[in-house]
Amino acid sequence: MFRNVLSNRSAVVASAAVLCGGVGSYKTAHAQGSTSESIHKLSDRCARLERAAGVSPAPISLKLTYFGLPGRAEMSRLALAAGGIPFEDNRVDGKEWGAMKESVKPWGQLPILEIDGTTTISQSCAILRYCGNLAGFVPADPIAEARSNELIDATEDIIKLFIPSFAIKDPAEKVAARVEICKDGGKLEETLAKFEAFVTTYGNDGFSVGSSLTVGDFALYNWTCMLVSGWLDGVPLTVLNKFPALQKHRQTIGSLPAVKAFYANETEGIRAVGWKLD
Ligand SMILES: N[C@@H](CCC(=O)N[C@@H](CS)C(=O)NCC(=O)O)C(=O)O
Repeated sequence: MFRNVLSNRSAVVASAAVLCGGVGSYKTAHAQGSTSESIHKLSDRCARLERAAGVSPAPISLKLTYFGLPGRAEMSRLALAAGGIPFEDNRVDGKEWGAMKESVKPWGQLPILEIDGTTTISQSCAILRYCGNLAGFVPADPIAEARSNELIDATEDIIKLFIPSFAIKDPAEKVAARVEICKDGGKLEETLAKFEAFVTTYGNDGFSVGSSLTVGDFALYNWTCMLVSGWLDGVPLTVLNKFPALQKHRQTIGSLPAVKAFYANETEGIRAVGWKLD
């Protein structure tokens, strides 16, 4: 199937251009001597729109439920906000969660995304990919899409470094465990070096895959912001200092108008420190 798609690439590009901008724009692109890259971008845009239209009808309502923290839902909140997709940002507290946990099947965890009040999707990365699809941030090119997924899945490696520390009751012991993870040459540095290499290799202009916004950018942004937000006691706010590509990525995504607008009213708390850039 892929082989067919690839061998029909020119036809796909031409028909996508026709669908997106009409025959005129395709011809104009040629007439103006546009590079094949710009024509491919046009076809990518079209494929994303087609994919968003997809087999399932476009949703009428979306309700994203999670705790008040950024945590595992923020990347989807950002993807929807950046794509201009309206959604109910349902932030629950522990008591509300306790009352609903039993009904959240099969995983019994948050986040969940309810679509049109009839369909529920769980698992933060699946939710992000779905939101990215709706918002047009999933690259149409299968390799770029896989790269973006590679990044999303890899962010779990950052989270899992800290998960055992949440079970430590004694606050001093908890901090000590995190200091150990974050020490020079420690596990966090080792992990972040891999992300630095990824962004340096596959990203451009501050983006993580190619030179435009893709769904993985929201995942990487969220977790690098979390690291420098002060939310995790014991994690120094300087942990990104050795990683210029990750810092540039954070600045690039945090400076997008839609991301800035999302945090515009945050004046205190961890979002104001870690996610909202000056
Ligand atoms: N693999 C899941 C993990 C979800 C998860 O661990 N959720 C936590 C919050 S971050 C949760 O629901 N905790 C409450 C509970 O398990 O009762 C995902 O990525 O969505």
